[in-house]
Amino acid sequence: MPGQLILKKADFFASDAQPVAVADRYPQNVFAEHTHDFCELVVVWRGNGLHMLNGRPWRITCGDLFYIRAEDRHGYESVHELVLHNIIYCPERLALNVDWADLLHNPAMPDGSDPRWRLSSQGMAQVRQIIGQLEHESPKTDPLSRCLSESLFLQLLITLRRHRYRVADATSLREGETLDLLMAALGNSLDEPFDFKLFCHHHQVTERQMRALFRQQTGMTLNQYLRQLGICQAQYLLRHSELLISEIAAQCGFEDSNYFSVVFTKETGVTPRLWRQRFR
Ligand code: RM4
Ligand code: NI
Repeated sequence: MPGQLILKKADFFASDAQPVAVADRYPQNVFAEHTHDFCELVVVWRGNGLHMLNGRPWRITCGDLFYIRAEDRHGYESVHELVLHNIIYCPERLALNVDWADLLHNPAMPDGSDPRWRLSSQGMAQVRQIIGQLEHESPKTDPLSRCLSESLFLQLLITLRRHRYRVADATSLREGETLDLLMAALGNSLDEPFDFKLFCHHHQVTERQMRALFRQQTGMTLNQYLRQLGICQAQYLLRHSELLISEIAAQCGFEDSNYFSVVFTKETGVTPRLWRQRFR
């Protein structure tokens, strides 16, 4: 039965005492859905893929950040040059007198709520450094190194707090972080239709530059990404709503519902109707 896979601490940590470890996924390959007896932070550096999280698909790409609790069920599909870091940790092994629960607090994700966080480019640069140090320190077992690892982990969590934002709230971003703004606008594009020309005009970049930058950082074209976001949303609605397939197509940015079915089938391997039936 799928969903039975539980990853164990003993297979991923060097000792019974190690609180934090860095697992680089260069690349993150397709990985079956699983839960854990430890928790993890996922920072996506490059490429793209489909992140299934508690039964819901999310298109992920550079700058995405997830706080995964032990009991969350997740896995990776349709990956394309996906590169990420997993910071895995055991809350009960953290010894510093810090309010970890608060720093790691990621409001529980009742079905349908949005688990996505984004990291600004500036945040990514800082986080990359800390993870580099942590990677070096966390395998060591002497008391000083353990303490240092924990403080690096603390630093990481605080830095994430400072630089993370919700796609729905990109107002905290500074002007100049155009790719961040673009990603946020795309992430919201199902609520507010996205006008690329206007976006470029507004931020004084050429469409060509912007498309090239996007492609270089994410490993896909802008249109591919938009289409995939639409398909993700459709997968969700097919499963959790009673809307007609034509209504779903329209809501997910497809004017023509036949074309929607063709793209959906190509991306997921099954027709929208069959996809829906799977869950009934
Ligand atoms: C896997 C995958 C999983 C993670 C383990 C540690 O490659 O990234 O999500 O739990 O590594
Ligand atoms: Ni995992």
